[in-house]
Amino acid sequence: MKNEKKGFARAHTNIALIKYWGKANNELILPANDSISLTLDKFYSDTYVTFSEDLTENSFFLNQIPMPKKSMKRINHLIDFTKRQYNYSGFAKIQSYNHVPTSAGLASSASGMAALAGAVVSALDSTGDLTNISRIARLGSGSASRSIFGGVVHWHRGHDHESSFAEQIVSEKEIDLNMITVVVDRHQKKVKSTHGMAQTVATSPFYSTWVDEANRAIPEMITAVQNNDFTKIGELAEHSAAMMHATTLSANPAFTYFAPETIKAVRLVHQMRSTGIECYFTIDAGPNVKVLCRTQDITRVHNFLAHEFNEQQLVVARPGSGIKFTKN
Ligand code: 2P0
Repeated sequence: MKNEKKGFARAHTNIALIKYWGKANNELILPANDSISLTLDKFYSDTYVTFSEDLTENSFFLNQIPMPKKSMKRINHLIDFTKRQYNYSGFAKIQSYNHVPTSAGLASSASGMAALAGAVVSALDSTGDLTNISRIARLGSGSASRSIFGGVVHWHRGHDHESSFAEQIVSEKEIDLNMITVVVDRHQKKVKSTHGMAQTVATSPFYSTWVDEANRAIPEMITAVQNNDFTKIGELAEHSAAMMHATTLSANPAFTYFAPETIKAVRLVHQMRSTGIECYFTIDAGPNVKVLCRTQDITRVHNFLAHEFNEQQLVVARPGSGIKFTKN
């Protein structure tokens, strides 16, 4: 094939400690507030890109299944943007493999779009500037901008494409922070986060307070992370998640991501704390509860949760690394 260019990238999922919830700009995916996340080990996406001037359109295969054209909007936007940046005119064939089991209750869009951005940029530019890849990943999915880096990561909301990108606060080796996901319900009907946040921005009278509080928590969380202050990290993360979910109940019409078992898991976290096992919860745009704990407490937290939930419902993850351009 003519003028073929190949790229590969592996990116891990992340979980937000200070949540991203709502956009200031839908086209560029500029968030209303800064966010901070922990990149996770174990769960990742591998993406292979081949650009060629012989191709006439982009195609995307997820776990070998072709993506329907109507679902390609953001992927095409991300690719077109990058092609313009590197002055390239061909099209791309993309093969992406998610190693994020649905049973883990974790979203794969962050790792998937981060790996896509990394593979596309590495195909067109061998130097692969990570800040630029973070900006491009953002065009695929907001949370993907954070999956470019390992450890704990800060996404600056910015005010245009250039100024909205993520950067590392501390590496995966410097932070003692782990996450046990309690998969409470795999079947609940979902309000997609893109729609959920749009409805909240448009209708919640609490929304501007959410933005102010989230941005106010950012410097506090950065200091807590730099000091490896687990208690402060946990308290801030739990409060951020609770406030985010309060905005959905104040939307009109109101909605919630909580299921009955969500509350049960939250209560177990409170019970553990009252018996001296220090752990905190966070919850995303779904019913599963993610429990944050120190390495020394993983077994105790896991065993406590195992009284009420079965082994298959509990998934342990540790801090993960940033994007890689080779498989090893
Ligand atoms: C987060 N979530 O900070 C928040 C918390 C869900 C709850 O980022 O519309 O898939 O593609 O930018 O990134 C999920 O939202 O949304 C998300 P888009 P995305 O992790």
